[in-house]
Parts: sequence; structure tokens; C-alpha cells
Amino acid sequence: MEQSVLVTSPRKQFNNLDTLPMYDRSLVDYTKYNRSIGHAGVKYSMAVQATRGCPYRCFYCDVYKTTLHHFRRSVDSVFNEVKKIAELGIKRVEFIDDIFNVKAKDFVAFFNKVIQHNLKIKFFFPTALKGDLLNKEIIDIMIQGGAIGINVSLESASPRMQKVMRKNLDIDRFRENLEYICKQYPEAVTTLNTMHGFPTETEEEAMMTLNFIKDMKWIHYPYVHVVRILPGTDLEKFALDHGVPRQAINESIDKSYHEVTPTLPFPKEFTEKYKLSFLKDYVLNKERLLKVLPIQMKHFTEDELNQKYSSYFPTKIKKMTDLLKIARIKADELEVKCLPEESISVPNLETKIRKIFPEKKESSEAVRLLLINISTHFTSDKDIGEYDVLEPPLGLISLLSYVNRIFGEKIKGKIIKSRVDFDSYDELNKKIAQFNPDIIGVSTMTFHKNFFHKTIKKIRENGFKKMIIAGGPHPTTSYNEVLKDHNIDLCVIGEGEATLEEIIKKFTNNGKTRLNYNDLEKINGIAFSRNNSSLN
Ligand code: B12
Ligand code: SF4
Repeated sequence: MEQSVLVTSPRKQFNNLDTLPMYDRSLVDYTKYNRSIGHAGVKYSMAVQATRGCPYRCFYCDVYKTTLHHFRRSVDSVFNEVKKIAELGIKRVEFIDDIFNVKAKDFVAFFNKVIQHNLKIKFFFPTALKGDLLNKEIIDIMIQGGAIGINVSLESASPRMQKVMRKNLDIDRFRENLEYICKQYPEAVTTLNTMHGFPTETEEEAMMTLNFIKDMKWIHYPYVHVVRILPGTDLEKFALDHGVPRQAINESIDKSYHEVTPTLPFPKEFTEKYKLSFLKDYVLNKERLLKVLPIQMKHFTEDELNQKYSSYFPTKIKKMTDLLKIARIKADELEVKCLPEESISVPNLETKIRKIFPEKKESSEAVRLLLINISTHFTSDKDIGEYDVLEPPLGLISLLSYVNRIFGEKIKGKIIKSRVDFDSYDELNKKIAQFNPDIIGVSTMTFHKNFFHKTIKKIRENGFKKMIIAGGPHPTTSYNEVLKDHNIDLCVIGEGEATLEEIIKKFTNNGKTRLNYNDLEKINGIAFSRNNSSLN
């Protein structure tokens, strides 16, 4: 049967993010996550989102598809949330914004407030700051305010590639700023992201990037990510126009960033030599390690460091001792010990969170909404090459915080995440049976699409006949593909709060029955298929 997908009018993004509720941290069990390493490479941290969307349009990135416009919370709103987090006893905060420092004035004002209030928080920017928007004064203030994990993304040191990928970084300013941080603040843990293997990239251009890294002696964590072509991006079109076969693109999609993929414009041997030189001459350079390791040990626990280094050498390095052996460093050459876990752990976190976010009453008539995040494979699928970090699903936390505020007693929501709350399909189906949801919402990224469809199939096979709605990056960017799965009623495109509110309202008005074509076509910001069995 011909696939017939209907896309309703786009939903307007929230332009005043301060009107959204503060993310209710009691909606997931943070103690389960905090013992694991998160997005910023550290434990016991909490993620904060100060902005939505990115004003830039790099051609390999699809952030603009999930959130078209860039909006910021006010400095006060962000600061108040961070202050509350500090009151919980959390000592590490990570910003997950696409670019946290888009507006320099706000960036500086935020850190000035942190300094004024003497918040003892260490800040991490795992998604990276825009390196050419910094300057010496801004750097001084952010370091004084507690910025520790400073990530910046160069991607390529070739001016031609910068233009091609529409990143248009001011490479000289970027270099100046990074050099300043490395020299002036060696205590700051710098991460430099680069990308390798864009279609049309020449070997000379690739070497410009490697030389950029090598010229900057003291970067703590430089990375060479092999280019991954995300579906629907301009990079995908560029790759196809420049002769990269579709099959090679498809094969690369669920590979990790360190794996060599068939879309590279260089012979495999060039990339292997490139990576070897990067690892041997830079990462493992003994003089460099003897300078950066003691700083890293001061800031990170042993497992955090183990994980950082095993991301460079997944097979060879499991522990710091393996690294020292490969780099021929004796333990007594490093006179410091790793950060003890007690200094960052937070006792009684659950109780403290409860005080700030009190339990909500729920009526027996409440709509039962189960939100499932599919983003980490089950323990039994350990062969899959995903990096092993666990982060609470902030998107689902945001959705539930929002609908809880709108519907109060009339909604009973629950968030569960693969691996953390269920580690097999059986366990998931048991959780579903216990909760007995009226609606299931599932969120996923393209990387996990097969896992996502299989999960939904298992839910349906177990007899769940009510609505299943999908959202998040993959359903947003690839709804045509997602809706080929007739187990899914609809995809929510982009920001989900207001759309979910409308779905729940219509669902309640319909006497809690599955929404039909006439209902769905009136809801903005969704895609659904006429062929979907549930709609016939
Ligand atoms: C934090 C983060 C992570 C974390 C945690 C992910 C998680 N558990 O949620 C970690 C570090 C694990 C991670 C990993 C990866 N990530 Co990541 N990550 C992010 C990041 C920076 C923030 C996500 C977030 O919390 N956003 C804030 C919330 C509020 O937004 P949201 O999640 O999008 O949710 C909103 C809507 O999407 C929607 N929504 C979401 N779910 C649902 C469900 C329903 C039912 C409904 C109605 C609506 C809805 O409503 C929400 C509120 O408006 C995003 C970039 C971004 N700007 O979003 C990338 C991003 C999600 N990651 C991305 C990628 C590619 C990856 C990796 C695959 C990279 C890799 N190749 O290794 C890995 C894969 C996993 C792994 N373990 O190896 C891509 C996904 C692209 C895609 N098309 O799928 C993004 C968009 C960045 C990008 N453009 O490159 N990531
Ligand atoms: S790569 Fe970063 S700067 Fe470029 S568009 Fe995506 S989020 Fe914005």
C-alpha cells in the first residue's frame, strides 16, 4: 500500500522560555543516574538548558530541524535554576545548549551572578561553546565563575571547509582564545572537537586540522570524529551530489564517531595513519601527559578518567594504569591522586529533590501517560558501539513538567528509560502492565531507530492497543520513515510541550479513545499516516 503521510501546520516554538516550568527533577530517579557517567563525562552532575535552537546552520547538523529558531531564557531564570541545583548539594552542572555563549552579554551576566553569590559549582559545556565568540575578558569571568569543562568545536582548520560546511568560524580568533585558555588557565579542562572526512575534503585540508591540534600543545582532550552523515541534512545532499553512494551513508549512520566509515573521501590507509599520528604524537605524548594528567586527576574520579581514556582506545585502555603503561609513565611520576568520589557525591539527594518538587496529587480519573526514552541499549546488547554514558531524558522531563502544570490532578505521568528502568523487553512489558497507560509516548534518536521500532513492536505484540505517539530527534527529522511502522499513531515534530497538551485535551474530550483522522488533522506540529491501522 502506498504510504500517505499527512503533516499538519508547524507548531510555533515557545519564544518566551521563561514561561515554561522549571524541569521537575523528581520525575526521574537521579540517584540511578548519578552513579553513572553522564554527558559531560562526569558523575553526580545535573544538566541545564538555557537556550533552545541554534542560530547557525552548519551543513552537517540537523538541530534546526528539531528547533528552528533560537530562543534564550533570561539570565535570572537560568541563574535561579542553577542556584536551586546548588542548594541540592550538586557540585557539577552541565549546559546542554547547542551554543550556550551565543549572546556574550548574557553569558557574562550569568557568570557574574554566580561569582556574586559565590556558588560553588563547576560548570561543563559538553556540547561546546562557540570558540570565536569568546575573548580574554569573557574567558576570565567564566573561569572565575567556575567553568571547568570547556569544550570548543573547530571541526576543520581549512578555511575552504569552513565555508563549505557553513560554519564560517574565525579560525584565528578561535586559535587565539584556545591558546589563551591553555596558557593562562591550565587548570581548565579543554576539549577540542574536530571532524575528519567530509566529502571533497583533501588530505592537505585534513592535515591542516591535525597540525592545528599539534600546534596547540596543552589541550586536555582533543578528538578526531569521523564524519557521520545524518539523514535529511544538507550534508547528505552534498555527499550524494559529490558521488558518495546512498548505501555508504546508510551503513555509516549507526557507527560510533571513532569508527572508519565507507563515506570517507580518503583511502582507509590515510585515515588510519592520521589517527595513529594523532594518538601517538599527541594524545600519548609523555611530556604532555605528565602536564595534563595531574590536573585531570584533581578534577576527575578514577572511573571518569578511565572512561575518558578508553574512549580513545576502546580495546586497549580500560583503566588509567593501562594508559600509564602505554605512555611509559610510572605511577610515582604523578604526585597526585584522583578526585575521591565522596567529594562529589550527594547524600540524600532524593529527599532534597522532594523538598523542592513536592509530590503532586492525582485523581483516579487521571489520564495515564507513560513516557519511554529509548536511548541506551540493553546490557545484553553490549556489542553495539555506543559510548557508555547515561543521562536523564531531559526532553521527557520537560514534557511531563509541562503537562503536570497544565492538567494537575488530571494527569498521572511516568518516565522510564531503557537500561536504567528496564533492561529487557519483558521487563518493559511488565512495567507497562503495572502502570496501565492510556497513552504511551516514545522518544528516540536516529542512532537508536532499530531499537526503537523493535521496542514498539514488542509493546504491541504484548497486546497494547491504545495510542503510541513518537517524538524527539528521530521522529522529528524522519517522520516519513518512522510512520512506515504502523504500530505508531503519530509523530510529534520538534518541541513537544504544547502539542502533547493538545493531544491529551483531545484524547480526554474523546472519552479517552484513540484519536482519529478528523482529530489529528486539527493538531498542529504532527505527522501521521492515513494507512496506520489504528486510523482505519
Ligand atoms: C544530551 C544529549 C545527549 C545525551 C543524552 C541523550 C538523552 N538521553 O536524552 C547523550 C550524551 C547520551 C547523547 C548521546 C548521543 N547523541 Co545526543 N544529544 C544531546 C543533546 C545535546 C541534548 C538533548 C536534550 O536533552 N535536549 C533538551 C530537550 C528538552 O529537548 P529534546 O530532547 O529534543 O525534547 C524535546 C522534543 O524533541 C520533544 N520530544 C522529545 N521526545 C519526545 C517524546 C514524545 C512522545 C513527544 C510528544 C515529544 C518529544 O519534546 C521535547 C520538549 O520540547 C542533543 C542536542 C539538542 N539540542 O537537543 C543531542 C542530540 C539529541 N544527540 C544526537 C546524537 C547524534 C547523539 C549520538 C548518536 C552521537 C553518537 N553518534 O555517538 C549519541 C548516541 C547515544 C550513545 N549513547 O552513544 C543528535 C540526534 C540527531 C538525530 N537525528 O537523531 C542531537 C539532536 C544532536 C545533533 N544534532 O547532532 N546525547
Ligand atoms: S553544529 Fe553547533 S553551531 Fe553548527 S548548527 Fe549545529 S548546533 Fe549550531
